[in-house]
Amino acid sequence: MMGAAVTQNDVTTLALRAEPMAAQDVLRLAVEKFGPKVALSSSFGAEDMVLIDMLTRIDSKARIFTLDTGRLPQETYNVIDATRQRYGATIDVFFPQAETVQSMVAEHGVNLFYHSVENRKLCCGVRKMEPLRRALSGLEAWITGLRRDQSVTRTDVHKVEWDVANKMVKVNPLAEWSREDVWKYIRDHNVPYNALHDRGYSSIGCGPCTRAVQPGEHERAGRWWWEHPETKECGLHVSSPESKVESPKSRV
Ligand code: ADX
Ligand code: SF4
Repeated sequence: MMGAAVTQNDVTTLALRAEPMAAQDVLRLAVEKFGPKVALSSSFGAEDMVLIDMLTRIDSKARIFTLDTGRLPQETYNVIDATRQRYGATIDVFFPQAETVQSMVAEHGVNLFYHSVENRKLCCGVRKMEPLRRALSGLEAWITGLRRDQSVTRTDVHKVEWDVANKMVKVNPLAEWSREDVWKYIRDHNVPYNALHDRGYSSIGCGPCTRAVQPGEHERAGRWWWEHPETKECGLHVSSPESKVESPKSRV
């Protein structure tokens, strides 16, 4: 296992190894390298369900956490419970700080996110970013369900990369998967999934900030649908050039 101070150089080596690997092998590599110092960050969307299925086969005690913003749809809570039952997994749930939420809604209103991008980012900061910092504390690496073709903001995602914002390794085993790959895995392995997916919700976040998409719309069109695609990140996944390490793919 790597020592406490994982450097960007260590990550470059790991990233080069991981880039040609299949998703399961990337997960296995992460578990071998980081042991209890790696955790899967799960929103219980389709990608994360694939990762939970794969990860629990590799290590039944693998760490899984979720950020409960307080505004999640009931269907998401249902799939969290289904996951506990199916996999016997312990899910660490991180909530926002009650007092910060109280003062935010007192000042800006409970539906502040609809009023401006600034307000929306404030809400994501309070309900997701601050809890994420607590969830990641003490870890050396975190695993996410990011895919390159999910949005214009994610085209440069690598399977292993240095997360500048959180100063740790970020593992994205499904980076090169398509949406079809995800659903094929779910069907083939009978993986539980959020019931909203069957009602046109291709990507699922908080209830008030997610709607179903129409046929032909982009898969993330229903997230913060009133904003432009370029602003549609809540801050969990900020990307900077330094987060990218040279990979066989980026060299060709
Ligand atoms: S978001 O930033 O726009 O909300 P998205 O829903 O696409 O992200 O999910 C991308 C990845 O971010 C997920 O696969 C998961 O790893 C992580 N993630 C998103 N929301 C949460 C959440 N509420 N709790 C834990 N992880 C999350
Ligand atoms: Fe707030 Fe919407 Fe962000 Fe959820 S997605 S934290 S409700 S702004």
